[in-house]
Amino acid sequence: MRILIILISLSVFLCPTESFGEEIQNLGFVQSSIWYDKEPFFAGEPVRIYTILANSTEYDFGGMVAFYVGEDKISSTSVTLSRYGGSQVVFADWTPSFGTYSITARIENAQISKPGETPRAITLSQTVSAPSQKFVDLDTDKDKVGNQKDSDDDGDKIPDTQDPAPLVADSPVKKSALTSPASATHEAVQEILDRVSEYIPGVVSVAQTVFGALEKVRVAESQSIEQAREKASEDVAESAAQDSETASLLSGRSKLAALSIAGFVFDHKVVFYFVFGIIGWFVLSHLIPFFWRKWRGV
Ligand SMILES: [Ca+2]
Ligand SMILES: [Ca+2]
Repeated sequence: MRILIILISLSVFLCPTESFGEEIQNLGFVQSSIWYDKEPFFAGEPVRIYTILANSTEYDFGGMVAFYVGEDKISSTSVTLSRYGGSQVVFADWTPSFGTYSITARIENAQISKPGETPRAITLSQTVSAPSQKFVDLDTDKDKVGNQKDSDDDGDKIPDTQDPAPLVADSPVKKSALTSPASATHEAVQEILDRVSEYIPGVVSVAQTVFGALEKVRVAESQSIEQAREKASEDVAESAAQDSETASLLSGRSKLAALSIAGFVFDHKVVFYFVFGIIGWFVLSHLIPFFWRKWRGV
């Protein structure tokens, strides 16, 4: 028996670029097994996933094509391919959350037949497409630049490195930070640092370095906590949809609450440094007497 060949991919996408001065993606020769109606796409945005099958054998083909995200089947579509050149484009709609995914299309329940014959089940040499590996980022300000590449995540013209609330464009804390009294406090602190630097420049340099490092940590952690919080929120919604009161749901809610509190602290500069100061004071107030007693030999 001749081997049935189902081509899941063809060759290379040809993008028309010159004739009309406009570049259009995803039109022309197929470049890969799996493609999308737009790229990049971001968490929370619906995206359509495509694949194509072709049959160059002497058999008519019937079966199902399913799309999988990881090991989760998200769709299943009936496919029929006539012999000697039949083809069919198959698609599924998917709304991803933040994360990294492997997307595949798989042929299931494959059957072939010649004209007048009863279809019979067969095993194909290739039933799974080449996987499409996708990292799906958040795009807080919807400017089509993911947060990991965006230097201003909330699109308020304040760079993330200087933004007191980098993921909240209209944060009240941000507004107060940009006016008085926080900005006045910042100016006063800077003035003190400038004066001290005239006498002990080394100390000021160290203080500024430490503050800069802390600020970088705060901004980076604020973003990763927000991403984790969104993921936890989706997990809780999913658990709630499946069962109302399971252990995983309660655990998910506890995690979500903890991440929300942590997110609030890291996302708001004033709160972050207040908490940091309290912890620092607590640690130092215990460490200094300890070392003092050690030094005195008490
Ligand atoms: Ca963005
Ligand atoms: Ca910003």
